[in-house]
Amino acid sequence: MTEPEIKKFKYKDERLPPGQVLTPKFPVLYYADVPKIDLKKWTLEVTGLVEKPKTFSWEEFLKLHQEVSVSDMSCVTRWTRLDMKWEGVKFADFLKVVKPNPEAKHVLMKCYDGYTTNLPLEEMQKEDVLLAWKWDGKPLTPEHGWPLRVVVPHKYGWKSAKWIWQIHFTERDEKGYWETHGYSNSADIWAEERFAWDPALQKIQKMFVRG
Ligand SMILES: Nc1nc2c(c(=O)[nH]1)N[C@H]1C(S)=C(S)[C@@H](COP(=O)(O)O)O[C@H]1N2
Ligand SMILES: [Mo]
Repeated sequence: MTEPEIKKFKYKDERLPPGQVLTPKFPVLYYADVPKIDLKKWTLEVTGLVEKPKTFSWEEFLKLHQEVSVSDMSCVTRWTRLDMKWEGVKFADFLKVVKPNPEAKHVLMKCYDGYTTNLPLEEMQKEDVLLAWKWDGKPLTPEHGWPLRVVVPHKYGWKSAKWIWQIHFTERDEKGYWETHGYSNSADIWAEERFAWDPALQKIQKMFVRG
């Protein structure tokens, strides 16, 4: 490793969530296949407890207020990449358009590959959450979620749904794919909420993993 790199990594250490390792790469993670999507047929549905349920075409989505957002990304498999430059619609702004009802407390995200993931509306309202279609100035590549994905930097990567086609608002929590397969429902990267087990067991698990 060259000296400038070591310096950079030392400084960035403070931003590294517990138990994570920095990577300069952009690993690809998905549980099935990369879906083939035709932009002309692509839609984003907003359903459930909202004042304005709507199905967005790609053109309609692009007309929404767009922003650039730089954030870090952490996967439960322990890689973290810093300073990811995303572009798209801030979820907080998106909420102003679709207007969730007061009873709406949870969000279920559904993807073109069959994947699902869930979060409380409160977590989705945070400043850093984005509906992204560009990364590093260019449209997303197919494996990273083209045409549209969610980015939730303060949660482990599995909450950042790629190839999203539906955003469903509900009163009660409905778990997504990894949330029903042993992973934490809350997935906070700073509290190391990796698994769905009992917190005492999680503590023991951490001791083993970190040695
Ligand atoms: N639709 C869909 N979204 C998904 C996944 C998936 O399998 N399907 N994997 C998740 C996981 S585990 C991670 S870490 C991130 C990784 O995003 P990346 O492949 O762009 O790095 O996507 C998440 N979003
Ligand atoms: Mo992940």
